Amino acid sequence: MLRVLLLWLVADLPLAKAVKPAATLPLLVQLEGQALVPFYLEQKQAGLSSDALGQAVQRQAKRIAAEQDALAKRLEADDVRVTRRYSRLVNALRVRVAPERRATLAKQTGVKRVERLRVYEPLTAKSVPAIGAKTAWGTRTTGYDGKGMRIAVIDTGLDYTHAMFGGAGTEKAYQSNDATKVEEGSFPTDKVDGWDFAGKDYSGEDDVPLPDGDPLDRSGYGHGTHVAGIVAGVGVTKKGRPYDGDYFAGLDYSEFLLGPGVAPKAKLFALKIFGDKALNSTNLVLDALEWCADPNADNDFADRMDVVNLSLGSTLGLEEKHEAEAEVFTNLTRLGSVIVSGAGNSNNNNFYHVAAPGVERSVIAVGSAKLDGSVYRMAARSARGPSSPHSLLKPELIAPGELIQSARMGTGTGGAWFTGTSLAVPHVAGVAALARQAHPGWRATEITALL
Ligand SMILES: [Ca+2]
Ligand SMILES: [Ca+2]
Ligand SMILES: [Ca+2]
Repeated sequence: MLRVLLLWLVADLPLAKAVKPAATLPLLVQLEGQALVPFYLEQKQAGLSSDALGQAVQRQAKRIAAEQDALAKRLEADDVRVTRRYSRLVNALRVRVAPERRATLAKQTGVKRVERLRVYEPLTAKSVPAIGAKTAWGTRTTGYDGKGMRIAVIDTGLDYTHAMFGGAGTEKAYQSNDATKVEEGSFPTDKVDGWDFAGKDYSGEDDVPLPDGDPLDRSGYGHGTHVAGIVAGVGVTKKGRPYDGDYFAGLDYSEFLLGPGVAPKAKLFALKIFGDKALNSTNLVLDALEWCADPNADNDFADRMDVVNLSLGSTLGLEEKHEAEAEVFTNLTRLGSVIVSGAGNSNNNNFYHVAAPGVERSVIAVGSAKLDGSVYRMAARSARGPSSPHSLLKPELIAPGELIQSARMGTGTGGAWFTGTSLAVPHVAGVAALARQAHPGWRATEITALL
């Protein structure tokens, strides 16, 4: 409890000059009705034809909307502000309410549970990755390079003007791009799509997000850009151009200014959940995860993400249960998305393990504290596991450093070596994309087991 209070104080500091909303708490109110994704999976299991399945899902969507309308109406009459609705991975409303009202909220008819939204910050733990991605690329004709895979990077945004992502590759292109709006033809690009859930001035969980649709990274040191480059950057040639050739085991790294990421042919989806300026906290992870299940929001989940990268850690609210949030992760995993996340940061090395056991089962939690150990162990285990002819991770390790360097936001073609950033998560996410490409029919848990 003390810790919660202390963190509350800390979280409040940067908000001093912002317009402070009334002392209300952001809460997640989960409703009784089944969310769309578990409903869809259950009906699919029952053997419904794809037409009937689609119609059944649309009917369920209407039921959820009606249920949410009714509850929202009652809540708002009672001075509870509804700020967001979720229906796919969890049937829930995000609300703001005076803290003392929380208990009565939970007793409302139709409410399953009420809980705090978990708050996240970018991971900053040290790491030295060493994996066999280059081997997985294989030969020119047989390898895996991420082609056709869709990878979400839930982070500070992404500098898609950088050559690492097929952009113009000039500082001017970055500077002249207004990050608060999408100029015609500027976004999405062939390589990068996405959304800005936070907007320019979002300052954390006590602030109101103003989404703007352009996830261009303006976050101080470019956390999301760096992470995304490791996951799926195309590589920058010595001439400062995006590399557009094949990826294979014998690729000559000396021909690159910036070596490619782990799954360089994958498509990236930059889901920006932090404000532009400072690296504050965020509680918009759920918004981004809902998007991952159904990017075009038509309640057809064929466009769900293959891999979700969360290089984030949680610092606040560990004393609370996060069962609804655990369901979100579980449902997205059951839908087929492989979720790769950090296991903690300097404030909390027990992220997930303390508060959300359900999450632990569905998310690949890459430990940052014991990073070297876990990554090497992973490689060693796969070396002993010759079970599959398509075995992706062979014992040959890439020299640490070869892939640690990644794109530096705002430089056009430049790189940065971020030894202070956790790089294991995007590496594992990239490998997960290669594994998904190799085994498109597998469940996310099977991909996780392979890794
Ligand atoms: Ca923006
Ligand atoms: Ca723009
Ligand atoms: Ca869809």
